[in-house]
Amino acid sequence: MTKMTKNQKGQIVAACLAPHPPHLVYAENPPQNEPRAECGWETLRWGYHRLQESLKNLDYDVVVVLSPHWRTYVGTHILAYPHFKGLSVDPIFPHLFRYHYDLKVDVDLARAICDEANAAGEPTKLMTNPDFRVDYGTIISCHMTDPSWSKPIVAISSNAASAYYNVDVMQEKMIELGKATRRAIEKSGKRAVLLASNSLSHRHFTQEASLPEDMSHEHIYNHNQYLWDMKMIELIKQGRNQEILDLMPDFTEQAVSETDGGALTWMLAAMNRPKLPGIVHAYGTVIGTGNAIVEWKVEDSSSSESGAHL
Ligand code: 2X7
Ligand code: FE2
Repeated sequence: MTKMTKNQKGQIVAACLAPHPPHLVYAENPPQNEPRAECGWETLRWGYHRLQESLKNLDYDVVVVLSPHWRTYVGTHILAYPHFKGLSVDPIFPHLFRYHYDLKVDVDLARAICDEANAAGEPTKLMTNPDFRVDYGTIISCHMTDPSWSKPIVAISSNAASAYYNVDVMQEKMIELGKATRRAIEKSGKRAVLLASNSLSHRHFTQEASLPEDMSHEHIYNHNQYLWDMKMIELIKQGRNQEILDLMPDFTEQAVSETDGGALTWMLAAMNRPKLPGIVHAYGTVIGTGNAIVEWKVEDSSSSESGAHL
């Protein structure tokens, strides 16, 4: 077991569960988003503010994010053009999210992750179309963790293996992709923050309140799914990251979780699932879905753990 030293090059510095309900950006009223809100979802937004403060104290070069709203049916794609600019409109919530983005990409690291994934037998391609519209999951997780977009990003698509095959296939592929991501970061000499852009339980309302930010309507939708969220959060707090990975297929199916996109599996595998407690900055619902904002200070952990099941 090798202990990482502080400020060491080529390592994952922190990993964050960073869900992307567009409602959170809407309620923040940043200049990039067209719609205006009065308030809303404070528990989650204030949790994100705590995460932002914590990340400001870290020394890192790049953010690597995997979003379930960039679905690719054959393999994985990775953004690989230096600069993307455009308007992202949420197809379900266009009245909440019309966001003008302008972001930088770390193309060298994107290429390195792509090469490592292909070498591991996971078909992966680079997205080099300058007019490609970046998905709202990527944008929201990046905005909520760093509204000033101070670092370049590497954005990875979500292979739809859960839908196309089943959750176990997703799990295997995302573990390989996570390990490839880690190897690429280590070889690059860069210091990276990872973002898994997903909610936990994902059953949601079918009708919206007339005022979306009217919090008298906001609550968990289903008690069983809430219990699943609490189970996962307890494991997170206790640092039982291998058990989270082991439970992922059951959790994903029974809580109809957005972990079906593979982001959390990918991130836990990239972190090498250390016995490291996650700091839960917040838990709250958005249209009934369960959302946890979590930070693992990976730099403070050992680089490799028991080697159990990966
Ligand atoms: O994409 C989402 C989500 N994951 C959760 C809540 C609300 C809307 O959109
Ligand atoms: Fe989503």
